[in-house]
Amino acid sequence: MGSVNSPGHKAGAQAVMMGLDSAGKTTLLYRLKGYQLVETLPTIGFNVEPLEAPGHVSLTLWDVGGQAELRASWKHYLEGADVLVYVLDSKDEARLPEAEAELKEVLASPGMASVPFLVLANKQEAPGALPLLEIRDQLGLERFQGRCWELRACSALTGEGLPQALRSLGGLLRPRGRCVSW
Ligand code: G3D
Repeated sequence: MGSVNSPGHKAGAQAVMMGLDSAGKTTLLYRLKGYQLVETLPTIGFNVEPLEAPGHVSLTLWDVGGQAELRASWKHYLEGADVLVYVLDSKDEARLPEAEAELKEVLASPGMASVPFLVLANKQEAPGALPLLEIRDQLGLERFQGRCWELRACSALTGEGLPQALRSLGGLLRPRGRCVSW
C-alpha cells in the first residue's frame, strides 16, 4: 500500500479497515464517502477512498476483503497503517469468536503494537443486534488497556453513528493522553 505516515502527521494518514466478510465494510466505506447505498459484491482484494475526518484530518481508507482465503494477505495492508478500523456484524453473534480471533491476530502483527484501533459495531439498527457492552466483553477489549482504541456503534445502512465514527478516527490519528473509550 501507499507511503507510511508517522503518527501525528495528519495529511495522508492511512486507515486500514478489516473484519470478517459481510460485516459491512464496503457499505461503510461508500457511506462514509457520502455515496448513496451501493449494491456490494464480496471484495476481492481491496477498495480504497480518500476521506476527510473532522478537524481537517485527511485520510485514505482501505477496505480489505475479509473472506477467509483473503485474510492471509491482511498483513501486507497493515504495513504503514496509521489506524486500524475493525468492523463487526453486531447481529452475527455466532461469528463473534471468529471475529475476535482475527482481531487478536491482526493486533499481534509486527508493527501493530503502537497502532490505534477503532472497532465499529455495525448493523446496530438490525433486530437482535448485540449491545456495545456485550460486544466489548465478548471481544475481550478490556485486555488492551495499554493500547489506544475506541468502540463505536453504527449502522452503515441508516448512517447512524457514522459522524461519530469519523470523529473517532480523526481523534485516534492524533492521540493525546488516555484514549480508550466506548
Ligand atoms: P463486507 O464488505 O464487510 O464483506 P458488505 O460487507 O458491505 O458487502 O455488506 C454485507 C451485507 O451486509 C450487505 O447485504 C449489506 O447491505 C449489509 N449491510 C452492511 N451494513 C449494514 C448495516 O448497517 N445494517 C444492515 N442491516 N445490513 C448491512 P447483502 O444483502 O447485499 O449481502
